[in-house]
Amino acid sequence: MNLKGKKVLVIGTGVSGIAAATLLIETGADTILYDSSEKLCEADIRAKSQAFENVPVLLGAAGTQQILSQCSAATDKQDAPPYSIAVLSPGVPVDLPLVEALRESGVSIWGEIELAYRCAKGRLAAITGTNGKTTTTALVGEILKSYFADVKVVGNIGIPYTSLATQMTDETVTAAEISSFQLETADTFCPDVSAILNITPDHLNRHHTIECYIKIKESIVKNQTPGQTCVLNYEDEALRTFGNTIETKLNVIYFSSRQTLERGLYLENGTIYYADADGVHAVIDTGELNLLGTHNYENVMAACAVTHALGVPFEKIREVLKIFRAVAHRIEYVGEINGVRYYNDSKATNPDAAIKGIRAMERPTWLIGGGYDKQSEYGEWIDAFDGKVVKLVLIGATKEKIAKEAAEKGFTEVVMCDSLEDAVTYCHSHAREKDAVLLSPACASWDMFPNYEKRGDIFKEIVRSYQQ
Ligand code: UMA
Repeated sequence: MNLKGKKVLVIGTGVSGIAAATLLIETGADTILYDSSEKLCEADIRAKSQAFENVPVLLGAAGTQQILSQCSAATDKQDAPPYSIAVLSPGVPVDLPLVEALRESGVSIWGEIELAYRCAKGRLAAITGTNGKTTTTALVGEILKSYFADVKVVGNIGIPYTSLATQMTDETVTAAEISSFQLETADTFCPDVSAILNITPDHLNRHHTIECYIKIKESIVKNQTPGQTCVLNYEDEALRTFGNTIETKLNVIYFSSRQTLERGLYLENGTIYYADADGVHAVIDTGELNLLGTHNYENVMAACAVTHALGVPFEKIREVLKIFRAVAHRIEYVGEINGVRYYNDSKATNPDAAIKGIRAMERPTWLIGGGYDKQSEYGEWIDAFDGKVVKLVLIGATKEKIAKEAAEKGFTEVVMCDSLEDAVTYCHSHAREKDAVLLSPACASWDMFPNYEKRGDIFKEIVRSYQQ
């Protein structure tokens, strides 16, 4: 990909923007950094890389105004676009007035994933879905590493694809976790193997309707060609319907946690099987796994399907499955204090993920929830409490909304707290031996924390401070 001399605007200076700009500078692009935040200062951004020494940095409202004026001048005079390409960080909405203005003035809009894909080499497995992406991608990465010499794990999992793209060769095999935000700005992106794990409402404040959200998730296959593979959850109605529409073009592999399949992976009486033209093969007993819950068995089946499609034999896959452990922040056991077990499920950033968190609990549970408002509905999460929740301890922007929906469902064991620390302190002083405390917020963290990892880390720190 020759970007030498091309004028490229990078929007957002989080981990994606910084990695994208570093790659662009390396390839000789004339790079400009922009971030709409008023809180950032130029010196802090420059300090992130020596390569940024001479790079123009546009910040806040003044930066936004400058770009908008450049765009309207180019559009009015029908001049050349002010930039060849604008590279969007995943958190930047595609319908932002600034992005619309860039598009109208003729600037090509690429996501950070698109830029990385155009510079990357080797084979690629891309995993999307509302929940389970991180666990599945991490597991796919571990299985691939046990069989191939050069494996990279990138994407929404926290390692920007652009940060490793130029290190890839034809021999590289990459596992990428891809969010809906990242798919929205993917253009030529084409994985050899794609997987859509499940689709339930999430990020509707950004994608507006569930129909749009489903379309975006399904677009992961849009450039795939005959012979390439798409792995789908047979128990997800939207995905089964979608599978029918692509079956003639792609090699579709289904997995099911509820029924026997003639072809694909399925769970039956505690064993995962793989059925293909040669017959039915037992892959592993779930008792041999270190992962809990049906949702995790689905993640395991998806990972088996993806890695087998890339050529890893089942014997190798089985070896890794036996030693793989849950990723941090996903129903992660933190420790026990006075007979009370603490679990960090900070990665439950939507109601569906939080339903899995509460379902996995086997003790009376003090549940800490609430956070950034993504306009989700919490009714199904409250239904899943199933008599297990002793108190719902709420924090964050959504606390009133969740309390209201809980009351409508007849659940009134609710406590409001001002901070995560207050919430943990409350649970610590009230929970009794054989209870559990679960942080599983059903909401993103962005109202109180930079990300869910930080929220989970702080939770763990508070819990550990009580252990001393
Ligand atoms: N910004 C703007 N204009 C905007 C919006 C944001 O300038 O309109 C700026 C912000 O001021 C900030 C920067 O952009 O300085 C942040 O960019 P970002 O939100 O894209 O965050 P990154 O740090 O680049 O992290 C992103 C992903 N974040 C989001 O999708 C929100 C990370 O996923 C991902 O790990 C990382 O790229 C590497 O690929 C996090 C996430 O929460 C974990 N993802 C969502 C999820 O899993 O539900 C989708």
